[in-house]
Amino acid sequence: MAGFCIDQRRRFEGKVWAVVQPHSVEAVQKTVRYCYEQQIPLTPQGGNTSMCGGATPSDSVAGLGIIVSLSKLNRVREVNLADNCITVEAGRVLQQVQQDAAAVGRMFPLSLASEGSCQIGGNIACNAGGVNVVRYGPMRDLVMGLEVVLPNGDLLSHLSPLHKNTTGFDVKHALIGSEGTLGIITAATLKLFAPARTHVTAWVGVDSIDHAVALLELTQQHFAERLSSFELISDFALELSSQHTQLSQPLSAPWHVLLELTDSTDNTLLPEQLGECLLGAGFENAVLAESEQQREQLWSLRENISDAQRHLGASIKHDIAMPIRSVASFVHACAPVLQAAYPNAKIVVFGHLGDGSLHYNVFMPDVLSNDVYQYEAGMNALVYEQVFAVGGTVAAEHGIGQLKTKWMDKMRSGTELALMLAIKKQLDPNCLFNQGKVLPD
Ligand code: FAD
Ligand code: 2HG
Ligand code: ZN
Repeated sequence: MAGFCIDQRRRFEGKVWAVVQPHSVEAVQKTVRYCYEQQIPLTPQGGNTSMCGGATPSDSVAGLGIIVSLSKLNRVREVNLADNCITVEAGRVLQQVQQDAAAVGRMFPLSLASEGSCQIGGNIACNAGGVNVVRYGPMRDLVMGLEVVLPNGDLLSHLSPLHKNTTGFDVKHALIGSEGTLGIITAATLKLFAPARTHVTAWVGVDSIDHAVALLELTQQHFAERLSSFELISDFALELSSQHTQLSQPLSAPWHVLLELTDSTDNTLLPEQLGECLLGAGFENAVLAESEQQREQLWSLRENISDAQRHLGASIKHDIAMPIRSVASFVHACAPVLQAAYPNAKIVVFGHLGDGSLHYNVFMPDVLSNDVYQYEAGMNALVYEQVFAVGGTVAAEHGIGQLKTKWMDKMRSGTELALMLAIKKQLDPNCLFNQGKVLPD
């Protein structure tokens, strides 16, 4: 069971007495009912790629609970082209769903570096983001219907592909982003889109984050919904990824933007239009991918940052988001404060600037591996103070898990927390589902 009990960062290790891998919804229900009757704590698990210990049992489970892994509940139930949607089971790997969509001439746009192992159920449970949010939104915007086993074993089934349904509260939105605390997602109906026939991918060097934001405004104004991705990468992050992938750096600059325009028609004018737009506005330090291979290399430099930074040891991760207009002032304010308190700290900054989210990861290369976590409380206090000052959030896309529960009361009002706890108590009165996650004690 070892692989299920430890997370991919090898930071959170829990104990359980069994791992259950149901093949059917009925088997999930039977398992959950048994846990309900016997009061056995339960941790739902998808691809176990969580960045915040969401899918591994917390200490409070103390070896007495089980993990329910959804990996074997992974079929495609239905493809419905008239309604442009697909119904899949929760354990289907995201990359497979992208391929399922492509096989019927459609596209499923959620895309993350972990797409080869994370699962649709996990994506929904975390309201995953990734690199296409600027055009298609996070997972919350891509779900039409859900099937969920509630903590008492009842099945909540709402997979119908209705485009409109204004009959009271939309309960699925309470489940999306609930990180396994309210039920086990067993299947979902997901929106499909027209595939992109034209991709125009540009790597642009900029002098500052302000310039990157100006470029975002410019490309949004010129290309509207065709702007699909807009990623910010610091020079240091690029250097790490370039060493890790053995790919050369496309250009040199203090900050980099990887942006992509897509069009569902064969739009041969788009590369030229982007080139003219960049030059006209003075963004001359730029390259456009001239082949699919070049495009893949540019994306590989971006998607490997997360892995590449592991060469610096363990990190204190800050998966933050803020109003886009405040990103530059946040970075300017935060780095000196952090560097003054921790002179040896190395900060790796990159993220999805198009939707205001930033990965602000702090390393102490001279500190041995997991020993770095002794600095976490101090660093978090400094970084999050700056995040709150600009009206940001401490969890943009990776969720709360067991890492950030203590920040919930800074992010949510007492009224909101009381409402969340009331829903939790109603659905899971014995607090068996994902104990020690998301909600404060
Ligand atoms: P798990 O890690 O297994 O679980 C995550 C949470 O969901 C846990 O709380 C778990 O209990 C719950 N859960 C899982 N399945 C179910 C289910 N069926 N029903 C109810 N609850 C369930 N995230 C982003 O948003 N954007 C990124 O760009 C991104 N990039 C990443 C890159 C790398 C290299 C890695 C390692 C991770 C990245 N992540 C990113 C984080 C992670 O991959 C996502 O959060 C992903 O959505 C988690 O899916 P999973 O199947 O692995 O879920
Ligand atoms: C990404 O955008 C992921 O690559 C991972 O969300 C971020 O490693 C990280 O902190
Ligand atoms: Zn990310």
